[in-house]
Amino acid sequence: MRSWSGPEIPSLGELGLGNGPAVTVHDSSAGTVRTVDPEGQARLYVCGITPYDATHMGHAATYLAFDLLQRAWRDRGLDVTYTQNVTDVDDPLLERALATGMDWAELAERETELFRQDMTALRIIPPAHYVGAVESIDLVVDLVEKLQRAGAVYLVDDDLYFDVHADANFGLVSGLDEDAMLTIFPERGGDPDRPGKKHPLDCLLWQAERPDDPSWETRLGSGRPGWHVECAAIALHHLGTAFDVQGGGSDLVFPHHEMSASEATVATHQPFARAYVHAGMVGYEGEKMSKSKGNLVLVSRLRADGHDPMAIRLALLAHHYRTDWEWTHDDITTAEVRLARWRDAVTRTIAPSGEAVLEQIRTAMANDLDAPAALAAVDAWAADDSGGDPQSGRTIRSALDALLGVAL
Ligand code: 5CA
Ligand code: ZN
Repeated sequence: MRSWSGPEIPSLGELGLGNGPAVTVHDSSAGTVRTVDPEGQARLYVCGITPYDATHMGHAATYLAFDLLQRAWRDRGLDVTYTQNVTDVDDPLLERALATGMDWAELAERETELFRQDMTALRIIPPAHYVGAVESIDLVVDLVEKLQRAGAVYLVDDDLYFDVHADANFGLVSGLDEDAMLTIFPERGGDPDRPGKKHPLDCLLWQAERPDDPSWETRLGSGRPGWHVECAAIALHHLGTAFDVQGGGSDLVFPHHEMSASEATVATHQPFARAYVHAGMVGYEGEKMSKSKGNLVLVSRLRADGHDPMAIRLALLAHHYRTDWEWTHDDITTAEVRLARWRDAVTRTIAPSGEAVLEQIRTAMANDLDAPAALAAVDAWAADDSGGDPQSGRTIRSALDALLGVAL
């Protein structure tokens, strides 16, 4: 499907400011911060929205995290191939469509379009491949057939299930033990108690047609894809195996990323991703911000209320991508003050050298995308009027644009 238009990103290298260091990020599978510094090209997959409601600040925080990763990789001199999906057919979307009397496909298109507009306003780098589940049915069917040939699929009534223990390394992504998996699974779309399953953790690959639900006529029969196999199929097709980073919010570690990785590994005999990177959860009013709970602070509402998208971006940048945090109105107020201070500082020609601050920003971002440390370096620079380099403001303006995506 159509992606969104990308921001112009200055190349610091072309401006004579050199390249950044190798990038490190936290890999949930390894349980540590690791260097992810491939040769020449980096391949990234980030799990996209289920488009039944508008983009909230939790979504925005997650997509910003992977935008920062891409900016650090680009500054390193890498080309980035980026794929993101849209779960444009799934239970929560169909339930919302039914509850509101809307056509499910129209609801998906409306919310996907709003998401594109929000991402554009926030200057989030778009994926080269922005791919819906509906347009990927053939890819899913091919992948399920590979799993059938590997002997990893069985029927429950007319639905197809993946035998998670066909993957000897099941559990590699989350590192959870079975008890913990069994607790989380039903909370995140799993059906451990369905009669006829061989193991409670086995997951749905293909759901046979149900009355009033959309379905597609395929070699697997008439039906629709399960959730995890959607991302496995899209990522494998558009990025290949053993791509560099599989990303998303920490609510996707288990079961979603665990299951997608196992399905892909059993089908291809190759690792799915090399690293699994997860953003923390943004909360509001004491709970995780979520479409199902309805406790939302929407990007589009903040924009409509007149908040500068760059202040919204700065509000998110003030929190490290891996921490869980709670949105309050102070976040945007503080960001607006900071933005005004920075805008004033770059126009002054008396501030000290920009290149030293650029190095601080680069070091912070290469160190597990430590945006709060980068912000602190810029704050210190903006507060310092001890005199110096007249180029300073221009260097900082380019550095903020390229590395943090903040256009002053
Ligand atoms: N379509 C699936 C992924 S394939 C999905 O999880 N969609 S979503 O709309 O629920 O979430 C979209 C992205 O935002 C996911 O990466 C999810 O992990 C992330 N996300 C959802 N809620 C929050 C939150 N409160 N804070 C941070 N990230 C969140
Ligand atoms: Zn996904």
